[in-house]
Amino acid sequence: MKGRIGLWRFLPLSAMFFLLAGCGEDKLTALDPYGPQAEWILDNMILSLYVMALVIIVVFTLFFIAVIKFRKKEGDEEIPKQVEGSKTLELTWTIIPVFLLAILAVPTIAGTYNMAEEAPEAAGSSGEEGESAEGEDGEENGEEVEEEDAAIVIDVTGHQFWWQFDYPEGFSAGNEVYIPTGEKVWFNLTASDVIHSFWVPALGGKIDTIPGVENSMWLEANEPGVYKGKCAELCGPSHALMDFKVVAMEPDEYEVWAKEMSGEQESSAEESEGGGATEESQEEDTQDSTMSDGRQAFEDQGCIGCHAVEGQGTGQGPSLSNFADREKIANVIDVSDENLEAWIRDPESFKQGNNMPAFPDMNDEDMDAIIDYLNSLSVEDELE
Ligand code: HEC
Ligand SMILES: [Cu+2]
Repeated sequence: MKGRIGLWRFLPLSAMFFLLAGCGEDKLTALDPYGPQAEWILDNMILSLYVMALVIIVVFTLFFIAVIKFRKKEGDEEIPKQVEGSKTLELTWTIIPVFLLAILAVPTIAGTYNMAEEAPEAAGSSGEEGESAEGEDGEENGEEVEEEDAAIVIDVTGHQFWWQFDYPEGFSAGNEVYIPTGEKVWFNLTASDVIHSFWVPALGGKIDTIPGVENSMWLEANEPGVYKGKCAELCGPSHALMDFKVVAMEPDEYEVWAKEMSGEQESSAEESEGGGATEESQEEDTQDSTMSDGRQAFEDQGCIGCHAVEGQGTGQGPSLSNFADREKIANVIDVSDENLEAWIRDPESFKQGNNMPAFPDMNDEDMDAIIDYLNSLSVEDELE
C-alpha cells in the first residue's frame, strides 16, 4: 500500500477546477474575448504559451537524455572527465532566448502602442458636430472629419468605490457605461481619491486611473452584451466590490439611448425658465407643484446633493438618471425594493468604507416615495 497515492488527494485539485470553471460567468474572463483588443491579448497569451511549451519540451528532453544516457553504470568507478565552460554552449543558450524574446517583443510592443492610441480630436462637446464639419471643411474631406467627430470619448473617474462616466453630450452615467458595438470607444481616465484600475477582461487590457493624471485607452465590443468590469488596483476596504458593467448596444440603439439620456436633461432645462440646469433651476423645480412626491423626497432628504438625476453628474455620487436600468444596486446588491431600502438605510453594511451617508431614520413615507421614484428612472424602457 505504501507509496500509492490515494485518489482523494486529487479532490482539492478538482475542487479548484470547478471553482475556476465559474470564472467565465458575467463575461469576466480574458479567455473568452468579445472585442479586437481582448482577442489580441488572448492571441499573445497563446503565443507566449507556445514559446514556453517549446522551451519546456526542449529542456526536459535534453534533461532526460542526459539523466538516462550518462547515469552511473555497473562497475563504473571512475570520476567522469571534468569540463568547464564551452563557448558554443554559452552562445547557444544566450542566442536562443534572445530570439525567443524577440518573437514575444515584436507583437507586444506593436500592440501596446496600438492600445495606447490617443482618441482622434476630441468630439465636439455639444451636438453641433455635423454642422461644424460641413461648415469649415469642404465637401472633399467632410466625410473623414465627420467620422472623426463621431468618435465617442467618455471621461472616466474612479472613486472609492464606484465609477463615474461622463459623456461628451454632457450627461453622466454611474457604474454602468453604455457603448455602441463595432467601433472604438475612447476613454480618458482619472481618479478622484486614490489609484484605481479600469479593467474589462472580455474587452481589453487594464489601465490605472490616477489622481491628477489622465490616461487614455479604447475598447471595442464585437457584439451586444453586458461585460463585467473590475477595479484591478487595491484601493481600500471595498476594493473587491468596485465593479462596473459595460453595456454594449447596436449603434442605432445606442444613438437612441444617448439621445434619451441627454434629452432628459434638455427637457428639464426647458421646464425651468432659466434654461441652464443650475442650482437655482433645481430650486425652482422644488416649487413646481407637479413634482412627484418621490422627487420631492429625493430633494428634501438631500440625495440630490450627491446624485444627479439628469444632466452632468458630480463627483460626489453616481448619477441615477437611469437607475432603474441597473443590473445591481451599487454593483453588488441584487435589485429589489427591500435591498434598495436596506442600502439607503445603511450603505456601510454592504460596502465598507464607501462615501454615502446612512439614512437609518428616514420615515417610511419618504422611503417608499424615493424607492418608487428611483424605480421609475429608466431610459432603456423608452427605447422600446
Ligand atoms: C454625501 C453624498 C451622498 C448623499 C447625500 C447620498 N448618496 Fe447615495 N451614494 C453616494 C455614493 C458615494 C455612492 C456610491 C457608493 C459606492 O458604491 O461606493 C452612492 C450610491 C447610491 C446608490 C447606488 C447607485 C448605483 O449606482 O447603483 C443609490 C441607489 C443611492 N446612493 C441612493 C441615495 C439616496 C436615495 C439618497 C438620499 C436619501 C442618497 N443616495 C444620498 C453618495 C451620497
Ligand atoms: Cu478601486
